[in-house]
Amino acid sequence: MSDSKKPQAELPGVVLVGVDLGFPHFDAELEELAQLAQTAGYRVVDRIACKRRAPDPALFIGSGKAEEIKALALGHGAREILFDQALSPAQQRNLERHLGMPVNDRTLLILEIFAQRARSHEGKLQVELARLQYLSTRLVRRWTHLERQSGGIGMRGGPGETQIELDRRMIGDAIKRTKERLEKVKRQRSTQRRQRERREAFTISLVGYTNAGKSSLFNALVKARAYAADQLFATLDTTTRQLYLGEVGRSVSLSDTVGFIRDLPHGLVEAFAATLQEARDADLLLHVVDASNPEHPEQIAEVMRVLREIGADDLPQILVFNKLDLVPEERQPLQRVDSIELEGESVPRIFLSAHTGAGLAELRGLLAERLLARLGERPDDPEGHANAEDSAQ
Ligand SMILES: Nc1nc2c(ncn2[C@@H]2O[C@H](COP(=O)(O)OP(=O)(O)OP(=O)(O)O)[C@@H](O)[C@H]2O)c(=O)[nH]1
Ligand SMILES: [Mg+2]
Repeated sequence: MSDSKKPQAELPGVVLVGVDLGFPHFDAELEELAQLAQTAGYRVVDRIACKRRAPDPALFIGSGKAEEIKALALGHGAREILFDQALSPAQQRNLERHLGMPVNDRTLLILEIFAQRARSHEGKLQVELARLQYLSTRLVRRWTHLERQSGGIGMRGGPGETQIELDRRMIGDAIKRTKERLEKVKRQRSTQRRQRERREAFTISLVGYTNAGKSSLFNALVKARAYAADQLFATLDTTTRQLYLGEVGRSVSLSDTVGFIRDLPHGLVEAFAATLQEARDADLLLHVVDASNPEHPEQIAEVMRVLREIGADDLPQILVFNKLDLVPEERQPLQRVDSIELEGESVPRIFLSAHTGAGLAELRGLLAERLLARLGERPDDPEGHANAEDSAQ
């Protein structure tokens, strides 16, 4: 993304707004939204949090608060306002009119980041589909603006309405075409996967909240160079490599996947279903957690929710509590490997650091145990599956 290379001062300034509606885990400091904004190439100039019992149907916030935000934004020379919550098309339109500048929400921000990040053909198609779907719900808004501008032409129905119809049809067609193209890529992918499955004994997927350190762990394990960065959604495409486990003398296949985030726009979950499918077909999930993030229990719950949504919640998991090097002395675990209660089940947990390498040997040990158990179940493995040669880096 070119924007991130610009000097800070040149990036468009944004004011963040969070509305506390009394739901648990309201992030008063709007930390995650700020990270999303920075990842998308904005400069956060200020943050405002306010409390409301229920969203105002017209403005989402009260008009007094809107005035306050406006003054703040103008004072800082901000170019845009970003809301942490999803706004309805009407609320967005009203707010833009009231504040005199573009207003966007978390959903659009996530879509924007995905659009900037997508590299593969499939990834681009998935983002395009999600964007079209989002756009189709906002169509009316764009055209009511225009209608008002052109104003009073006096034609029945007005040019705006015909245009909406045309646009709706165009977007509908584009959605259909994109879906068909995605379907084709998906078929190719599943053929590739089937071929891989035939070759491999054991497949492992790294899953977890965005920024937990999945790519860093992937790199540390297979000595690869997947893109790891302190940005949300650094990874969008699945990368798969062979991981050689010397203890067993065999390789397993390890996949790095897209990260999850709370309130992932629904269109995106749907669009990325094919990518997430990779996780669903795994023999084992390494659920990576940023142990240094105070929000990690909520992040685990969110990941579990998405896993349920894609039908991967019943797969065996190992919880990997990463970033051990950032956990303060007094909260360091007594044991590297233990187990934790997760939705009524006891799940093995390992503490490690992808950065320092602490705990990596133990993790390899756990993986070797799993692989041995699998080989024990299937002793008559005629092809010997993946072998030592695959480990060549
Ligand atoms: N201190 C420390 N930082 C880490 C560790 N593992 C990862 N990080 C940092 O955490 C940030 C996110 O790491 P990534 O590996 O990109 O995380 P990810 O889960 O792949 O993130 P997405 O692809 O964005 O979902 C990067 O800045 C890493 O350098 C660790 O063990 N210790
Ligand atoms: Mg990543």
